[in-house]
Amino acid sequence: NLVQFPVLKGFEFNTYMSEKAKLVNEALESAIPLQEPLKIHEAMRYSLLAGGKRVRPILCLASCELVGGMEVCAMAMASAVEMVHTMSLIHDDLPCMDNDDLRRGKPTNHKVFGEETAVLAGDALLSLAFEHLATRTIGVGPGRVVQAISELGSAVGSQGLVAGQIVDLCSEGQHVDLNKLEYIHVHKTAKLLEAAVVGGALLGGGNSGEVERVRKYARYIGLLFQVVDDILDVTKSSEELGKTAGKDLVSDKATYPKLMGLERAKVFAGELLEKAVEELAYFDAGKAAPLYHLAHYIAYRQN
Ligand code: GRG
Repeated sequence: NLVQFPVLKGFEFNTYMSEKAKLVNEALESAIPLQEPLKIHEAMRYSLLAGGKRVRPILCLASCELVGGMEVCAMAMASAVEMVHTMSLIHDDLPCMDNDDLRRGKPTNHKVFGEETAVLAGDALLSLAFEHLATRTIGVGPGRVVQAISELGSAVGSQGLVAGQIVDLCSEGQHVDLNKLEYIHVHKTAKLLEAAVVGGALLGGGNSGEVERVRKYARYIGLLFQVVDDILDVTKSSEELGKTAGKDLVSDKATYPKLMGLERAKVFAGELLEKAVEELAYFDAGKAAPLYHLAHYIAYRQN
């Protein structure tokens, strides 16, 4: 364990997560009705409604409520972020990228619908995300909606997810040092978490000081998410193999445990968690409880 998981009295984290995930799933279900052309909408719905932890949309809703906003103001943003995330998973799984057969416990989109449709389903989810955020946001002035659109756009493009993916692809077979590994993770993972959290605070009416504090929180938990992913890769595969060395210690892929050792990676994760939580000290403790627990959930998750 990194540190003892502190429990805030009166806050039922599991209930919070399942209630929010239910609301997000309902919003996503109604955002993409099964309509003509059937094939593309089936493919979009297949991946979007396939489960997933819904961490990004829940972070968005929690951040909106942290600054005193109503959940409904951030629901379109929460859905848009999950659409972008799902798009990135569909494209990441394609044969020209990671070539994966399974995602969220089901065959990948291209395995079921074919490569052409999977590319188009990703494209359609990406454009729908922005349309949805622009047209379905409720109770927020246009200036803030435009700021949220801009946050999401920069998280996805050539300074965001795409930057992380291209640097990752170009690093294959090369030595990756800690700086480059951090660049890849910040862009592939942390940028979208940042857009979710900052978008939620913007749409919830947060002032610029509040928005910048939650941005820092999001940057720490974004990197934490990936460091924990790398740690889980090692610990899970060593459990599976019944050995002390996991697959990441023997594969080519650079990971935090591989570059700094498992114990130092755990210490680093603990430091990131601590820094994230420090940013929440400025807010009312009751309102900050969901983001506080979400940071711990990311640090201690098992999948
Ligand atoms: C085409 C504009 C465009 C961008 C795509 C393919 C790509 C560029 C980027 C890859 C991004 C990627 C797949 C990053 C990994 C992110 C990550 C940590 C995924 C796992 O997230 P979880 O654990 O998954 O939240 P669930 O299934 O729970 O949602």
